[in-house]
Amino acid sequence: MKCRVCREPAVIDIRRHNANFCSDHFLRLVRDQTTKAIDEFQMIRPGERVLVAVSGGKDSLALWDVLNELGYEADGLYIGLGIGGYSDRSGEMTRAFAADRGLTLHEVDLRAEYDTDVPTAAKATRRVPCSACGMSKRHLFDQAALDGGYDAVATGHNLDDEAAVLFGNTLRWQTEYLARQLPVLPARPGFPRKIKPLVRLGEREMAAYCVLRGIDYIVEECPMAVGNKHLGYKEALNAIEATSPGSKHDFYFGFLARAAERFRDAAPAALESGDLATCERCGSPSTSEVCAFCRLIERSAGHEPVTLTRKGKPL
Ligand code: Q46
Ligand code: ZN
Ligand code: ZN
Repeated sequence: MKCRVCREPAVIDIRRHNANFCSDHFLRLVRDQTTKAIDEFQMIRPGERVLVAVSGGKDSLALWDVLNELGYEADGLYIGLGIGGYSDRSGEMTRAFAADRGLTLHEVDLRAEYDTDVPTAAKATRRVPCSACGMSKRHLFDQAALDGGYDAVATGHNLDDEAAVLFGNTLRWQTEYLARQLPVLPARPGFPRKIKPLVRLGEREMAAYCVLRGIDYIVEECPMAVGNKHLGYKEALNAIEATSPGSKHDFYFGFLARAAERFRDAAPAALESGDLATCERCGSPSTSEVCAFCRLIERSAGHEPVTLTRKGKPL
């Protein structure tokens, strides 16, 4: 197996490119594909500051690393979700990554600052944990970006993630989600721009990037992801990709090129026009007097913390 570029021994094969790469040329490919996505979708303009949503996982740490390698001014934000030992370990890995590289890491801790956490808030409000968690993360990232004067929030969603979400949204024809499933969501009043610079790279490539760059990331899955439908969609797409390499890429980029525009009118009108009320608690844009995040906090702060266990042992 030889590198397509230099003919030296290769360390990875990428079937959808029908090519193998040595370590140096693979790292270059990751940087080039990230640059290509940033340019193609006009994600970051010269001189802008980016806030990277870091979780301690491979994608977000790799994204933060690549953006810095490419010379962008990118700081990190880690949110302590209070998901047992999983959150403790992912926080430690994120802090170690930032400290080793002298990068600026901001932190928000749900328990310390809002007297709740994801498992407790999910139970108190009878929400699916991932829905309470996702909504909280979006709110806190938006707020931190606006408070810190950042131009964009970057997340580590890769091609596998985006193809799986698209698959789920298409299965149910959730047109309002399809309307907003784009690699860039422009800034609107009260919301920073959202960007996904890794959409041209797959999950396996991000893991390889971390290994080759010596990035220590949390390998375990979030214990609350059990039953998450996206894991099933990923498996289904992996089976298709195995027999037909390039399918995920064609599915996602074909949607962007030929279908996304057709769903534009399905986006919630208030979100598109920025015609929203202001939350009377936190001041962020909201469709009601009190925003969903503040309502979640109100209903769960001070509740008896939920301890996550598996087979009787704390997680
Ligand atoms: S952290 Fe949160 Fe994820 Fe865990 S609870 Fe679900 S959304 S799975 S990215
Ligand atoms: Zn090479
Ligand atoms: Zn609020």
